[in-house]
Amino acid sequence: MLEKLSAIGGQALEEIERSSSLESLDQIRVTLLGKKGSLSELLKGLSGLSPQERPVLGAAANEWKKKIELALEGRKTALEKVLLEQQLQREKLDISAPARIVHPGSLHVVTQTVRRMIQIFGRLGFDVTLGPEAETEYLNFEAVNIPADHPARDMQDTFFLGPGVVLRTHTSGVQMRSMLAQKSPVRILCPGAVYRCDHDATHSPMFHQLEGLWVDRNVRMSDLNGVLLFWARELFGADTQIRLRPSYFPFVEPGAEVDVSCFRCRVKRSEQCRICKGTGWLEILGAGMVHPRLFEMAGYSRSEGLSGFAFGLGVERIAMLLHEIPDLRLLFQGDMRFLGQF
Ligand code: FA5
Repeated sequence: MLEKLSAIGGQALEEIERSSSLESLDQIRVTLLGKKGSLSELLKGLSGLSPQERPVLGAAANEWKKKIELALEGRKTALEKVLLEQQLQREKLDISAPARIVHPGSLHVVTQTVRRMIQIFGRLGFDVTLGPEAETEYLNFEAVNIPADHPARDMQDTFFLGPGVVLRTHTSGVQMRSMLAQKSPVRILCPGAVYRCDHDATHSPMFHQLEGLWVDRNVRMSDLNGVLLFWARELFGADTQIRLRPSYFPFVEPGAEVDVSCFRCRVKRSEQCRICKGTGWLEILGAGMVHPRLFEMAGYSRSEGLSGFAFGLGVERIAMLLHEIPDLRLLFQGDMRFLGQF
């Protein structure tokens, strides 16, 4: 039995020395020292020995067990060291390698421009309200006084989504939505994307508008003028002037095209001015007093003595002016070299 013991022990030490992975080492441990391992089985056989033989063999078996355990531990440490070194080699840090560039996110220049304007109008008490981009033909057109046969429909080439549903061509439909949803006073701003069949350096099929509507008793054209002057001076500079030229929009009467003085050449009409091209003025938005027909459609009674004004502007146009962007299409091409500048 002593011979058998030293044969098992000797072979075990050799196998331990030869093992090349932690898994095979563990396998050896199980086959020797596990519950049904060869050394454990041998130790179980001790009980069958004579009282004289038992202590001798027991001592020898424990001796081998200790040796084997020590050898397993030693080999395990050595293998772990090798594995660690291999891992360190694999994951070697090259501290001289160029750093990976992280592009921090930022708001798109159109979003920045909308938010800046909302903040300015917000100081005058306007609240933001949103409307759907897929709008009923009724709210986009009829409800703002553009019936089916109205020539103004041709001014905004429309994308139809299905019978009676369009991609809104302007944010003016929200005027009626707001008046139907709340009684006066109404003082709302509606920012959002609008869609028209348009595509060139100054026109995009998708662009953004900001609509304003103020309805209350005794709202006058001079209030419109004052609100827009405040906004223009906050946005373009304290000495900015505005002028209102008569214009036509079916949902306002009277209607006006609003110009702001050129913030670059300050109405000096410099021939070289790239912003106003020597005119001294920049055409910037449409506005006017809410057409009485809209009040009727919203169910407001004449006896309430209500009046109001509305305005609508193109956000991209403002962003282009403020940042001297020559081509509107640059805003939507997703080129980080361009967008990262803002
Ligand atoms: C309107 O859309 C009116 N609803 C504005 C309005 C509201 C007038 C309330 C009166 C009262 P207009 O079609 O002019 O108006 O468009 C307004 C602005 O949108 C224009 O001044 C222009 O800056 C911008 N715009 C129009 N078409 C495009 C386009 N395809 N791409 C980019 N901007 C555009």
